[in-house]
Amino acid sequence: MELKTLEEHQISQIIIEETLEDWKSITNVDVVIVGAGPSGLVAGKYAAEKGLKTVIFERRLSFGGGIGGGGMLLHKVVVTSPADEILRDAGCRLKEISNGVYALDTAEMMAKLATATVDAGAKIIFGVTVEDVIFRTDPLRITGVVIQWSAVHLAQLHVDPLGIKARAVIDATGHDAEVLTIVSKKIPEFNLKIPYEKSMYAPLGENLVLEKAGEIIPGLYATGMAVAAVYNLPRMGPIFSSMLLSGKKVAELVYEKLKK
Ligand code: 48F
Repeated sequence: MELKTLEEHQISQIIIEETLEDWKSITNVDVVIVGAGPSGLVAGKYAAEKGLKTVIFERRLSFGGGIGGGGMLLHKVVVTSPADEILRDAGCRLKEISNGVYALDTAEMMAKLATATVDAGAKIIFGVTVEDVIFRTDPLRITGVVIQWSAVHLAQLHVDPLGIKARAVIDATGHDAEVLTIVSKKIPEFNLKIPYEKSMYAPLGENLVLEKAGEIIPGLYATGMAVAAVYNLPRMGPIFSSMLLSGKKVAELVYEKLKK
C-alpha cells in the first residue's frame, strides 16, 4: 500500500479554501443556535431536517455541553418519555429502568445526538463564542449574532468581531443564558430582565422548561436551561427530558414562524 502524502502548503490550501466556502454561506442563515449542548443539538437537528439553513456556534472544541459530566461525573444520564423518542431517532440505545424511564451512557448520547444533527445538515462550528447580538428597530427585533474566536477571548485580545445575519437566533447556552443576558444588559428597549434559575425541584423544572421554551423577544428564542434562567425556573440536575424536548419544540416554533 502506498500512502498518499501532501506538501504542507497543500494541506493548508485545502483547509483554507474549504473553510472559506462554508463561511461564505454561514454569514447569512435561517437559524443561528448558540451552544452545542443537548438542547442546542436537538434544536439544530430538527431545524435542519425542516430544511432551514442552520449553524451552531460552540465556544468549546467539543459538543455535548453538560451531557459529558453526567450526574456528578457518573457516566449515565436519565430521560423519561416521550423524550426517549428523540434519542431513539438519533440511534441511541436506552435501558428501560421502569415504565417510561430510561438510562443511557453520556458518551453515546453526545456522539449520537451530534451525528444526527450533522447528518440532518446543520453545521457545528467549534471554538467560536457569541459575544453580542445584532438588532434592528421598527420593528424592534434581533437579526443576528456577533462572533469571535474563543481563543481571542481567552487571550483577552482587543479584536473586532464579525457579524452573522440570522432570521432566528436560539439561545441554547445553558444555565447562564448568555445571549439573553447580553440583550438584557445592552438593549434596555426590550425590557428583558433575567432572574436566573431557582434551586432544584426536578419535576417542576422539567415541566416548566418545556412549557416556557419559545420566542422570548422578537427573533430570539430560548431552549434548555436558558429557559430556566429567563423565568426563574427550578434546576433539575442530570435528567435530560426537557432539554431534548424543548430543543425540538423551539425548532418547530422557529419553522412555523419562518415559513410564513
Ligand atoms: O450547558 P449546556 O449543556 O446547555 P443545555 O442544552 O443543557 C443543560 C444540561 O447540560 C444540564 C442540565 C440539564 O438537566 O442542567 O446542565 O441547556 O450547553 C450549553 C453549551 O453552550 C456553550 C457551552 O460551551 C455549552 O457547550 N456556550 C455557552 N455560552 C456560549 C456558548 C457562547 N456565548 N457562545 C458559544 N457557545
